[in-house]
Order: sequence, then C-alpha cells, then structure tokens
Amino acid sequence: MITSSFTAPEEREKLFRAKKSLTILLTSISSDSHTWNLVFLQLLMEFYGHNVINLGCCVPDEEILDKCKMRKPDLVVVSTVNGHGYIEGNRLIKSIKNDTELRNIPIVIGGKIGIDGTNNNKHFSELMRSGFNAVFDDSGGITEFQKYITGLQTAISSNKRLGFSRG
Ligand code: B12
Repeated sequence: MITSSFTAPEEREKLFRAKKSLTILLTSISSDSHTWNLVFLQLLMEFYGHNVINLGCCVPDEEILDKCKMRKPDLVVVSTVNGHGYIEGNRLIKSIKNDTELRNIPIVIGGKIGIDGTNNNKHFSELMRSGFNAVFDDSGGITEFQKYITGLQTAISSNKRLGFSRG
C-alpha cells in the first residue's frame, strides 16, 4: 500500500528548486471506473506545482491520443486499479508509440496493474518493453514516482530526454 511518504521534505525541496513546472496529462484506462486514485494523484502533482489535466475514468484510447495531440503534455500518467491495467495499458502504449507525433512523450503507468497483488510485478517487463518509461505498483509506495517526476523535470529543464525504469 502507498504510505504517507509523499511529504518527504527533501523531494519537495528539490522540486521547488527545479525550474519548470510540468504539464501532466492524467488518465485511467477505458474499462476502469475508479476515480479516487485519480483525485489523489491530481492533488499530489498539483501540490508539487505541476499543471494537471485530469481526463477522469473510463477514457477510450482514441480520446487519450487526441488529448495528447491537443495539449502536448510533458508527461502522461496512467492510473489504474481495477486489474485490467496490464492488458489495456499494453494496448494503449502500443497505439501511442505507433503515432509519430506522440511517440516521444514520456508515459508511465501505476496502481494495481493486475489482479495478483504483489505478484503483479510479473507484468512490468512486458509493459516496459511495449514502451512505458516506468511502471509503479502501489505496493511500492509513492517515493519512486516522485523521484521520477523530479528527474524528468530536471531533464526537461536542461533539454534532455529521460527513460527511467523503476529501481
Ligand atoms: C471504491 C471502490 C470501487 C468503486 C469505485 C467508485 C469510484 N467512483 O471510484 C466501485 C464500486 C465502482 C468499484 C467497482 C469495481 N471494483 Co473496486 N474498489 C473500490 C475500493 C473499495 C476503494 C478504491 C479507492 O477509492 N481507493 C482510494 C484511492 C485513493 O486509492 P487507490 O485506488 O488504491 O489508489 C492508490 C494506489 O493504487 C496508487 N496509485 C493508483 N494509480 C497510480 C498511478 C501511479 C503512477 C502511481 C505512482 C500510484 C498510483 O495511489 C493511490 C493512492 O495511494 C477498492 C479496494 C480498496 N480498499 O482499495 C476496490 C478495488 C480497487 N476494486 C476492485 C474491483 C475488482 C472492482 C470491480 C471489478 C468489481 C466488480 N466485480 O464489479 C469493479 C470495477 C469497475 C470498473 N469498471 O473499473 C478490486 C481490484 C482488484 C485488483 N486490481 O487486484 C479492489 C482492489 C477490491 C478488491 N480487493 O478486490 N470499486
């Protein structure tokens, strides 16, 4: 389960020192009707000063692609907890990577990726192979996600492109 470690002062300090706020497109997958995960993530990322576009739950793949083209986010965050994430996440990332306009946008997925609790990590390598820059299972806490965003923010500030995997 996620702990309350998101208040880690050193991570927050680093973010405040970083130069650029990110525009982050937050979405769920098409079948997933859970919403509090999205509310939590939106509040967390806004707390760190980012602009969050929350598409909500049950978003069709085509709409995610369209909104990415329209809003040109620095990062796409896919949150899913209903257990279908490893299937629909795979489908979504393949569509994004097949689109020349979108394939360089960093995109991460997290939550309850499958239905096997802590064994959901068996799905991570396939999701990474398909093109996600990082996979965050909710059993791992939120700190790695915060570090990823800090790293991306620093890289964008210095015009570099990053491809993180979960440590
Ligand atoms: C409320 C709830 C519902 C409500 C949702 C209402 C709503 N508007 O949101 C309703 C009744 C609709 C519902 C339906 C279903 N649910 Co439900 N639901 C829950 C419940 C009880 C709480 C979820 C919640 O709101 N948590 C609060 C939020 C803040 O926390 P969270 O969702 O866990 O998200 C955290 C982390 O996952 C993480 N996180 C999430 N995404 C991301 C992304 C990134 C990048 C990162 C870093 C972290 C991260 O951060 C969040 C904060 O800590 C959970 C059980 C539970 N106690 O967790 C089951 C649960 C999520 N549901 C479950 C299931 C199976 C279903 C149904 C399939 C049931 C059914 N047979 O119909 C349907 C699916 C509907 C659908 N189409 O998606 C399962 C999922 C099983 C799995 N994945 O292993 C759970 C875990 C219950 C269980 N133990 O079996 N559900």
